[in-house]
Amino acid sequence: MLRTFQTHDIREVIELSGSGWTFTPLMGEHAGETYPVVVPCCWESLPEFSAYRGTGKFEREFTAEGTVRLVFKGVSHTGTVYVDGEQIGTHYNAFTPFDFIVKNLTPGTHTLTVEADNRFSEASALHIPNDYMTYGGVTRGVAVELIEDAYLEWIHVIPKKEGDQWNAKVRISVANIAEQEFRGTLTCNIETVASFAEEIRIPAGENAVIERTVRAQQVCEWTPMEPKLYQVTALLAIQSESVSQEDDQVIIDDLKDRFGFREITIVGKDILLNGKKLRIKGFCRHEDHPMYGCALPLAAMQQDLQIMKDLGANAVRTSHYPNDELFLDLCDEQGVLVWEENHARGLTEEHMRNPHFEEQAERCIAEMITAHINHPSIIIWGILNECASETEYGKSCYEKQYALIKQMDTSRPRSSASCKFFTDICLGYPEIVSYNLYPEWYVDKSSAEWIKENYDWVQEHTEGAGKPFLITEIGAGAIYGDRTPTMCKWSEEYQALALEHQLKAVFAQEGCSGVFIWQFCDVRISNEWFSNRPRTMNNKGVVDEYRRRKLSYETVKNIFTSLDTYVQ
Ligand code: ADA
Repeated sequence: MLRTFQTHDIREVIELSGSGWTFTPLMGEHAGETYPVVVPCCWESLPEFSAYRGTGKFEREFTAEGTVRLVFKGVSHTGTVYVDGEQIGTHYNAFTPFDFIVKNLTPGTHTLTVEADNRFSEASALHIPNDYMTYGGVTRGVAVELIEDAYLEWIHVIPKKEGDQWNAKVRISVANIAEQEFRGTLTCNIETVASFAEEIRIPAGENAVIERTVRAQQVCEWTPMEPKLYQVTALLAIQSESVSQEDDQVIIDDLKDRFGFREITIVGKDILLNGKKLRIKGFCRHEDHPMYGCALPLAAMQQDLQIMKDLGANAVRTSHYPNDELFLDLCDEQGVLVWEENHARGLTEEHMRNPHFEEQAERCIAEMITAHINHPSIIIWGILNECASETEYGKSCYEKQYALIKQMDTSRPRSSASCKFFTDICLGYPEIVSYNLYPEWYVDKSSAEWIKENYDWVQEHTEGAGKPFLITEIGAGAIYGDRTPTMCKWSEEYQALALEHQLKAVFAQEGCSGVFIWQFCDVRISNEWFSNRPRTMNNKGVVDEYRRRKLSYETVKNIFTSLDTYVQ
């Protein structure tokens, strides 16, 4: 399953997720041994490979012919794809989707091989030993699609309200991979509100983006409480060649997606959703699970969302990388707000000077926005969590990445979670200023004091003054089951008390639009990174890795459920 809904009725899609795959490590003591696996799969889920860093191949057969599009929603860290032993292409970064076209497949059964590599190296500027685990495998969904030589790549729909009138800017990308010009008709329909058709001609081997702004009638807005989704359908047709059907069109491809009529605007220090001031009550969430690694099945994603909603949360931050689109579909359907960010955590200036960094980080942004722009749940694009935003070189990178987001999508505010206290020089670029603060954990100051100190510095000394202020991380560690009346750090009691102080201080801070607690659940960290983390885990979850509640669960629930999503 790649999405929670069907994206094609006409294009034949063969889902390759599921059973029928084998995994073969290509290095180490088990090299060459073959294991039956279900994809999506992290090889760390196999006991023999729980700490394996190396390469491994995933293989299965599929039946198709002609021109196919191989779709991968995520391969970690790097995926190299072969069909019948011939290399088709390679993709770096576990957290963004990619696809390859294969032409002239002979009728019958073919072998798909995906070689995954989860090693760290100079070639990898984003996947580095870190305070989260990066796994190895085909970690998200896979499909093969049978296409013609002209096909629909993507549909983007950007809703905009002008007065009481909702409009939608529709952009549709059509690819012509034939050796002759494509002539045909593109039709677009937004269910119940608008449709249009256009004759198109695309030169051989080129893409075309058709753009049209349509007025929408009788719109039902997308809100956290009533997350109304609209289906948009594009059809690609050519003139029928048979004499008897001379005026008939033959539909050769289709593509469906979903979006919502909602608008995010900034007014002074407020973040507005459809004109109403938001209070963000969220969690930072890693894609991590003791059974599945980062390859959580849909039910596990649904369970995480269910728990967050039970806690009274209305938002989730995809720390620190683009998430599986299945999860974003659930957020769209359930009205959960999302801060989605490109893949980066804690990169120093030295890391950012890696010759591959800028290209890899900017490509991650481009792939993230191209794939996820329609999700109404995504209200903020984030970049570069706790990277070198206090340095001139870092600033040049932040500037380019913020500019790239703006070039691709002007409908959402931008931000970056900073930990550069009193030294950040990049607060002039984003629409929202965000900080990760850990009073009563890393910083031995009261929550109110530490939050105010950072807020005041931003207002008095930076270009971030007057902008919305978000706390993108706050929390404390607790080992599940560590219970003691002494209130010492790492006990569940201490975490509950710290979070109570922190959240009360956040919501009392003037100019602050809300919070993402660090973090939803305990997660594995990479063995190479932080040997002094208890259990080689990041233990700041409000639930542990098995989603068992800690004492702080009730503390957070009491505070979050007492507060509305909209500020009156
Ligand atoms: C940072 C970082 C998080 C996590 C957190 C912690 O704020 O952004 O990824 O490492 O610290 O637990 O210390």
